[in-house]
Amino acid sequence: MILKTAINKCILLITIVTICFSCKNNSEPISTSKLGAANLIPKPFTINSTSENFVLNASVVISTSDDENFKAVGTFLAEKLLLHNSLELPVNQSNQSKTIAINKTSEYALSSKESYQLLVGKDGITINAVTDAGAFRAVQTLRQLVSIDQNESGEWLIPTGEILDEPSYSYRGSMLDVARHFFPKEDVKKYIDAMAYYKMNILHLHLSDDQGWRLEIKSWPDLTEVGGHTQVGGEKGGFYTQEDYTEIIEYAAKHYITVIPEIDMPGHTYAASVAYPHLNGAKKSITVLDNPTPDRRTLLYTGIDVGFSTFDARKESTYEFIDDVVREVSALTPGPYFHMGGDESHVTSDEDYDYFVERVAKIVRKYDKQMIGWDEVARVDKDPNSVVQFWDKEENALMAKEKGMKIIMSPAKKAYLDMKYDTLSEFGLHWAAYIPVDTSYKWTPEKYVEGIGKENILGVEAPLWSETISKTDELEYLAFPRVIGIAEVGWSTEENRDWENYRVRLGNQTPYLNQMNIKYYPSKLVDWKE
Ligand code: TNX
Repeated sequence: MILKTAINKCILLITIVTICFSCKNNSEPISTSKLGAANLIPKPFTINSTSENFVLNASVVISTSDDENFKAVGTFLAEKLLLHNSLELPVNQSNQSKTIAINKTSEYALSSKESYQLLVGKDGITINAVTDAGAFRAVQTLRQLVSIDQNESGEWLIPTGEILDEPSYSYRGSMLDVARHFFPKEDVKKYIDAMAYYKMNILHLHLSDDQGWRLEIKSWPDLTEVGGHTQVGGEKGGFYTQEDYTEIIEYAAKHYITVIPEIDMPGHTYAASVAYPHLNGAKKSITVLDNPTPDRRTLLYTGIDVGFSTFDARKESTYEFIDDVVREVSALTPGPYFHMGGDESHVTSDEDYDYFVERVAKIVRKYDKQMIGWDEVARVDKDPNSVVQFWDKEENALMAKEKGMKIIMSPAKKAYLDMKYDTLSEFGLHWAAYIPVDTSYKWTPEKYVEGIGKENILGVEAPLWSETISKTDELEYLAFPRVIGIAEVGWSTEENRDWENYRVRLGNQTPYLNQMNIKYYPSKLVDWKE
């Protein structure tokens, strides 16, 4: 009996002590989620959570390695915290208080170019990266950890722990078709903002098609003066001046995104042939070009058919023109690639097509660019340095592999952002598939085409064709949220990807998407946070 009372007392004492301890802990701010459960997209390589919090408030400072690019990354973080969180943190001004340190170092377990280590401790945050690109990716993770909700004292609680992270693929992109409908540079910049937040690093611009030519070429001014005049549906078109294009490139570069220009040829060239009829090689379908109207702009095509136009592959003057275009575009573009299109040239004979692709490949090499083409070019191009963008035919991807070319995976059934979500979708096409949000997420690039493994793949890209969309919110309806899932497909390992887990993280992106005024499609497959 006495023993029993003693034990009871003892239990009581332990209980009281435990309660007191937890009271003390509870009096400190506890974040609702630990680091491992944070709503990060793409999912990092590894996360180790500890159980405390770093309190982010206006007394925190940012410090960086003494390197111009690292300083710029620190400034980028400060700008975003000011914009989204109204927090004004000084960069490299003092380090007396709690610090977010951004260090150039190789002293962590990973070493690839975009890798990073993010250490969140109770008393400070440290980002370690080998390159400024890695530091920039780490900063996106940190931005995502700063949930837009504050606690009552106006502070943000960041759960402590360690993240080690690097991308699966070095090429993670999206394409905007600014030819079918023109999108002004402000729209492109807004898209870049979101791409960067989800760690994408390639923006492919589809700059010319049957309906319009959208980049000023000084040596051939009618390309845009005539060819940029209209767009699908016949409304007013538009084009980027070379200054606009440079502005886009610089904005992208500040977000560690490389721009890839595409001038699609020999098909998809009706607008160029209206501007300069001698380029036309389509005998039947473009008799309209013989029309002696004084205003060629009235001849432009405003429908959405494909495959009816071609350059004349057998005229030297065609290649003189292409040489000028590739020269000007390459001079304006710091990135290593020039995309020559090459798709759906249904009215170019096979012989002409092969001859054309070889000639263009030579011109692209002359201007020190690496050529990319849609998967059709794999049949012709022999340069192992060229890159093939798989969208349709598996045999073309396999041919590219045989030639030692790298492949960009854009399977239309998964990665095409212009496909309707379902039969009720307001915008989009559905020739390849209906692509609900889970379908576009659930695939693995290195398992998609039998025989094409990780070693053959450069990366992943989600193209957004614009036949059915002409306004920013329409673009966003098709792109978001699917492009966010493609960002994770390109970055995170297969082991780290899981739809059920992803859909929760995706549903929690609403504070960011709303603050960015991104009009995403509110798929019913996802529980969107209010
Ligand atoms: C196919 S994908 C095309 C484009 C269209 C798209 C519409 C590819 C290389 N060519 O010209 O815009 O389908 O989904």
